[in-house]
Amino acid sequence: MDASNGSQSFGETGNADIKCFFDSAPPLKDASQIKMKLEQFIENNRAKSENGKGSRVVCVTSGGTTVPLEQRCVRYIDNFSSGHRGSASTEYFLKSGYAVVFLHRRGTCQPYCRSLPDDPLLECFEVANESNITVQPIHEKTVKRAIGENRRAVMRGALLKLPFTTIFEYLQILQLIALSTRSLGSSALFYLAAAVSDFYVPWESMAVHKIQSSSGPLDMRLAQVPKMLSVLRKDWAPTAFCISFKLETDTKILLEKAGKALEKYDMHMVVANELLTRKEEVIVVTQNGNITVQRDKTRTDADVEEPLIKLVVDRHSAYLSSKS
Ligand code: 9Z3
Repeated sequence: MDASNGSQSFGETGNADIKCFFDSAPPLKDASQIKMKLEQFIENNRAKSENGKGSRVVCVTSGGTTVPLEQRCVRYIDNFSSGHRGSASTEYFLKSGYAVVFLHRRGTCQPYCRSLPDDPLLECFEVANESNITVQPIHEKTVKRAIGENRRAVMRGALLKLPFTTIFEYLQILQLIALSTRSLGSSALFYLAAAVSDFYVPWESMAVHKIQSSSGPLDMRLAQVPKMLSVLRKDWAPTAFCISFKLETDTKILLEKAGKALEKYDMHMVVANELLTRKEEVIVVTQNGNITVQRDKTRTDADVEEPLIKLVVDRHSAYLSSKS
């Protein structure tokens, strides 16, 4: 299948909105390089086997997509997502033996860097004299852990980082990843934690140059971003295990919307989270009922992603067993 042409990959769903989105999106820069990296990464990990889990590959999406308002973009619509969920989850997937394709928003939180200060280079190091740079003792443990763990993951070829900024880049790269994981069958997992824009300005109706404020108040109509979850599930990676996220600020509608997403997009799990409590608790919605997952409150450094990824890995294992 030609992954460079979105229009060839909607066979079963035949969704006109999705075809239109891909046909009119600006071409992805470095598409052939991304494809090459993906092919190599998948092939290398397919050959490995460690505790029977070596060939499992997860695509973790992380951070928020932007919506450009001008083709020569000066302004864009953004969202709050820090990438904490995606980067923390990546660490726990790596620890569980998975290889991870980390599709992340440029500049957001990276695996193993969550506990470093905002400006690690300037804050963690000190210059004793011109030829002697040392790590400040207070940051030594965190810096060593970050560098060591990241190096281990990269050395064993288990971490591929692919950055995106816009909604166009995100969906085009997600498609490339999905198509390249097809050869892994049910060993592939999609963990879609990125906050994906619901609305966008179609490329052909977007102003080319910077919108002028002298023209007065701005009226702008945003089109709906077509939901890619069904095409991912049905056409791009039909045998992969798929987990999407549902974020709401109103708890009253959260579970209902997560349940609907589970049915409508035929997800294996939907992780429901509320904006203010998302680091404390999530509710995992499945066909067999809901499971509340909380972080271990007896430990200040405990993440909710630790028990969450354990649950996901267990369910993925059960899925694999059911398929074999
Ligand atoms: C989430 O719900 C993530 O858990 C958060 C993580 C974005 C809340 P942070 O990056 O936050 O740690 O600051 N992500 C998915 C939200 C989303 O856009 N879902 C789409 C939808 O509901 C489907 S994939 O339609």
